[in-house]
Amino acid sequence: MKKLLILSVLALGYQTASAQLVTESFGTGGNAFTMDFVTIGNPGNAADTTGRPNPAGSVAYTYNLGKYEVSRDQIDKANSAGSLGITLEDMGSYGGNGANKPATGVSWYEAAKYVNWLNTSTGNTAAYKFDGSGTFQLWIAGDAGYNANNLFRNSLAKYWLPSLNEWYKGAYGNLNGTWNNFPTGSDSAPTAIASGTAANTAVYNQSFPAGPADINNAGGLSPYGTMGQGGNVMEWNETSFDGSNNIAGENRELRGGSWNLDAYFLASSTQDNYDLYPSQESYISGFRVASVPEPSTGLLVVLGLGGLLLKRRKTVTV
Ligand SMILES: [Ca+2]
Ligand SMILES: [Ca+2]
Ligand SMILES: [Ca+2]
Ligand SMILES: [Ca+2]
Repeated sequence: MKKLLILSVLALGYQTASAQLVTESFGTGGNAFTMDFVTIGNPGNAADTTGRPNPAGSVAYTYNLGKYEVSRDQIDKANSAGSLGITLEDMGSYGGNGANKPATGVSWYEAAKYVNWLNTSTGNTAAYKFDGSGTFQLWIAGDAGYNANNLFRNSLAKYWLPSLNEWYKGAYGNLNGTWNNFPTGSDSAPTAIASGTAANTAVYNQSFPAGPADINNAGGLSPYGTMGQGGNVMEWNETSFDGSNNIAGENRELRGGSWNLDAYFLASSTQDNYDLYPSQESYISGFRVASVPEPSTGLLVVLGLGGLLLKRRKTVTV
C-alpha cells in the first residue's frame, strides 16, 4: 500500500518535470548571461504523420529546448568571453540592433561554434568538430562520442543545435502526444502581431522594415512552453535537408517562418525552399539551442524522500 503511494508520488514528480523551466548561466563578469530552456518530456512519443517530413517529431529521450531564439546579447557576450568572432547582420533598417533582438546573420557553422563554446566554457564536450583551421568535419569512428546515426553531433555534448525532430516536437507537439498544425497549440494559424506574448499569437505577416520582435516578446507559447518557433526569425535545425547528416557541407534545414512571411511558413506541413549551405547567412534567420535535461531536482528530491520513507517504514516495521 505504502509502496503504491510512493510510486504515485514519483509519477507526479515526473509530470511536473516535463513542463519545467531550466535557466543555465554562461560567461563571467561583464560577459555573464543566462539562457532559459524548457524540458520536453514524453520520450518515445509517436511521430506526426500529417506534417513534413512525414513522419516527424518522434524523440526517444527527454531533452531541453531553448525557450527563446538566441539573442544578439547572448552572441555578443560569448564573442567577448570566447573570442568567437561570430558576425551578426546589421538590422539597422529592420527594427534595430537591440540587445534582446534575435541574432540574425549567423551561419550554421557560426551557430555550431557558438554551442561548442557553451559546452567547452562549462567543462563539457564540444558538439561539433572543427579542424585546426576552423573547417567543419564529421565525427569519425574512434572519436569519443561518435554516433554512427549522426555524424554532425558528438553524443557526449551537453548543448547542441536542435535536430529536426527535437525542434518539431517542441513546436507542434502536445504534452499528451497529439499534434498541432501551428506552433501555438492550435490547428489554426495564430493571430499575426508585431510583438507581444498573448496566447495563440505569433510575429509574422509584418512589413520587412518592421523587423523581428525581442526574443521574449515574440508571441504566444507552444504547449511545451517555447516562444517564437513560429515566426520572428527562421531557425537553423542541426539536421541536413535530406535528413541524413553524412556530408559536412550539405545544406541544412531552416524552419518556422519569420516576421515578414505568411502563415504558410509557420505550419508543420511546410518544409520547402528553406535550406541553406551551412556557411550562408540571412537577415531573417537565427537559431535556438537544445540540451540534455538537468537531472530533475524535483524528481531527485522525491526519489530521496521515497528512499527515506522506505527506510523509515523498514525501521518502524523492524
Ligand atoms: Ca555571421
Ligand atoms: Ca497536422
Ligand atoms: Ca522563430
Ligand atoms: Ca545527407
